[in-house]
Amino acid sequence: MSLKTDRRLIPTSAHWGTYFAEVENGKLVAVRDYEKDPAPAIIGPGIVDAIDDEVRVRRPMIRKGWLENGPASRDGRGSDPYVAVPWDEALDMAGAELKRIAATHGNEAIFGGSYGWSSSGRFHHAQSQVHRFLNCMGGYVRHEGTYSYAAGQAITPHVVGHFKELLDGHTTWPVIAETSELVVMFGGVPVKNGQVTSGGVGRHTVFEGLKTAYEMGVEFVNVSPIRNDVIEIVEPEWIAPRPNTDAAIMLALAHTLYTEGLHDEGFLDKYCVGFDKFLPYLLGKTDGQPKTPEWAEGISEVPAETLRSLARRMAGGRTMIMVAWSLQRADHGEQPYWLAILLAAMLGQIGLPGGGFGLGYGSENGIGNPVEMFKWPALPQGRNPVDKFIPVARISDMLLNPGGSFEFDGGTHTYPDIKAVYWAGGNPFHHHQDLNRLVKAIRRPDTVFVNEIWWTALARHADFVFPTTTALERNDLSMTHWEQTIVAMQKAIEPVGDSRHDYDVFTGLAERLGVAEAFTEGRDEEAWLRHLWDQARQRAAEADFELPDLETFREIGAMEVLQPKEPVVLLRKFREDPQANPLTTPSGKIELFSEAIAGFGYADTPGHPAWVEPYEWLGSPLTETYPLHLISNQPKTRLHSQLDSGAVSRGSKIQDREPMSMNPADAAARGIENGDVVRLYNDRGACLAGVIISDAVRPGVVQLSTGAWYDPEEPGVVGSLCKHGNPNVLTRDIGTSRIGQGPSAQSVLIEIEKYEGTPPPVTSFVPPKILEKE
Ligand SMILES: Nc1nc2c(c(=O)[nH]1)N[C@H]1C(S)=C(S)[C@@H](COP(=O)(O)OP(=O)(O)OC[C@H]3O[C@@H](n4cnc5c(=O)[nH]c(N)nc54)[C@H](O)[C@@H]3O)O[C@H]1N2
Ligand SMILES: Nc1nc2c(c(=O)[nH]1)N[C@H]1C(S)=C(S)[C@@H](COP(=O)(O)OP(=O)(O)OC[C@H]3O[C@@H](n4cnc5c(=O)[nH]c(N)nc54)[C@H](O)[C@@H]3O)O[C@H]1N2
Ligand SMILES: [Mo]
Repeated sequence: MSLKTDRRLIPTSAHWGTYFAEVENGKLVAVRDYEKDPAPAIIGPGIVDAIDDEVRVRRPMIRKGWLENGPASRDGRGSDPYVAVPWDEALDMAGAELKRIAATHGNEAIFGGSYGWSSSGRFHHAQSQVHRFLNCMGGYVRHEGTYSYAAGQAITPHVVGHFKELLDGHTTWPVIAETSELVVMFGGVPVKNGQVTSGGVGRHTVFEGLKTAYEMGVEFVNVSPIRNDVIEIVEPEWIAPRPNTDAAIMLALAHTLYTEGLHDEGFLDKYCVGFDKFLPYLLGKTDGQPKTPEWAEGISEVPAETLRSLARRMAGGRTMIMVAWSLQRADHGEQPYWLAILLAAMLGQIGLPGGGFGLGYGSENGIGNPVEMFKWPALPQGRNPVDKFIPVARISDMLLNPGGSFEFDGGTHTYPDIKAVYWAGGNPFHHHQDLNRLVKAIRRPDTVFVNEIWWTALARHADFVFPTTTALERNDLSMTHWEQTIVAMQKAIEPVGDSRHDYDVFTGLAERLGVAEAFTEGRDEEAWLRHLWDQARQRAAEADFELPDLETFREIGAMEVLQPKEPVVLLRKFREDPQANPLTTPSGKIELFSEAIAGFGYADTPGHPAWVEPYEWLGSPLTETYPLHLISNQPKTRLHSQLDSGAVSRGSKIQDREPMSMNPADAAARGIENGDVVRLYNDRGACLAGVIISDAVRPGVVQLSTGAWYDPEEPGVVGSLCKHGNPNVLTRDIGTSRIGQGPSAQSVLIEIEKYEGTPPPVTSFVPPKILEKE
């Protein structure tokens, strides 16, 4: 045996950073930060032990009930053991089942929305892979929108333009530092969230952006139920409203601006339509209620004087209004977005450096990150001949109500009758609301197919589980238009167990369905990477910059491109010449009254932005039973549910439970102490969590991040206690409104009690029972 250690450093990329994987004798031992990254994420090292831990899926698996009784065994989802089946047999059976369902029910019976973040790397992007495969076999029912900002995506096209195009054009941090005087942040600018960009981060710039702005004299106001949504070193003023009351606060700010003559009439006339139709509502002429600061104080519990003086301060200089994405993941979350744009319009600084509005600074590193726009190539997904879709968060509704109708952005549509569900690169048992309802819904289809790396709760509810590789087990290209860093990702270790790339799983299925040629176009991994990189080089040449050949790129590993040529200011061109550069709204201007929305005739959403009382909030009668508002924000130690089994995330747990923060007064009233295990509950479900007592959380509010793996005490039983702390057993599964139908996870009331006795052990990181095939 050789005593020589084979030690290598291999470039790779994750949504949370660029890394060099340190590999010793074929085993991942560490991840080294990218030397050009000024503020590496804390998430990264979580992969080191997670990559080959006990809860990896190592072989293809079929649920025992399905193997014996096929679809008739559907009620065993969530509780049945699994049988390990050789690849060829498992692919034969899965291929035959997909063929049967498509032949009997048509491709409209296949749901392939497959929402989820997957991994960094454009070729092995799991969602693109599954969509391409399903298109090759005749199409699938898709989803529209995102869990991140579905309500935002629905409202901004009516008001100011397409959401993603707005995000691409956000004013950059250096411009803010130089020109803003005041930044008002609704929902903060959490640096912990800026750890990620979908598709991969190179240099983390949010911390630097905030710090530089502070040093250059910018003042910050954080309007949020949680103080540490903004780093302390920028000395933010903290205004702590009841959650979900931002619309009332913004209306009060607008009321003060108008009644004190601080609004910019010239801007409203030249660049906007409909302020005159909004005004009667603001002044209370339509409903008898002027939207005064006193009125807003009754709703938000923010003193009227604080609001009045904030409005005056905002009008007194160059002010940037920032709104986190979380605000629209709430009941009628469209409204605070519309109102933030309205406020910015009243201030008249839209299109000026350092003024206007921003949607999602800090929500991802990419927002406001200086980078020249460029369209990188991606795996082509093909054409989907099926035109049925659902708004992304209507998954349980669809499965539970085949043929039922739903409204969405002015249209009426029907839910398809789904027989097959295929998921690769996402986890609805992480991301969806009201998991007990999802446990029921996932039992409706005939067959559930999942490609997964780990035994997540989704894998445990599937009939076919195909074990997939991580990004460290394959070659790829990381390139996203929100970052300057591009990475030639290279295979660091051999695939763990018998896992395969999603591409190879789908190639195997495509062979069985007779569409392999269409799916692969005759290319393997290496040929696809060369093809995509050739395209990138061609486009770069057209855009007047140079990319090296693939061999050289692989030697370099990670490189910086696309330094911005000039400072980016959101909507600058529109401001300079609104006739030559109209918006994509119906009027070409900013719509403060939308004829289109008024035309929908939705009683709860008039043609102008408004305060619409949420169904659950600290002002509702339900507080008599459930007096606490739950904020389930993004976790600091991982990305969603990814790497929850790794050391970084597990190191944050309290008695193995997900940490949960609450105000000292609320804890004392319930006899709860730091480090206790508590039970959080409402009519929809219950979970355990470990307590952190903190005055950074406003009274009446509880914070429990998303992402603890769902861990029912009685697997497969609807309503079972989640032993681990997944907030989605408590959230409500209802669309933000008929406009956006987005997830409304932030509108939830609960109660908390101390858990007496020894809590049951967390078992989500132990695989299900696995049987060998006879
Ligand atoms: N209560 C509440 N719920 C929320 C939110 C909230 O604020 N509150 N936020 C919502 C938001 S904004 C989002 S974006 C969603 C996120 O929801 P998801 O994107 O579904 O969450 P992830 O945990 O990232 O799930 C990705 C899954 O893909 C797997 N995976 C990674 N790489 C690969 C691969 O290469 N191949 C395959 N086959 N699988 C892979 C991972 O193991 C993981 O299980 O959650 C939403 N849910
Ligand atoms: N580390 C890490 N970073 C992430 C992710 C992750 O999983 N981990 N997920 C990524 C994804 S997919 C997304 S979409 C983004 C999401 O980015 P965001 O939506 O910005 O993130 P959240 O953490 O959900 O919420 C930010 C803050 O908003 C505040 N907030 C909640 N409700 C209200 C309200 O009603 N009013 C006010 N004023 N404030 C409120 C809360 O205090 C919360 O801490 O984050 C991304 N970044
Ligand atoms: Mo998201």
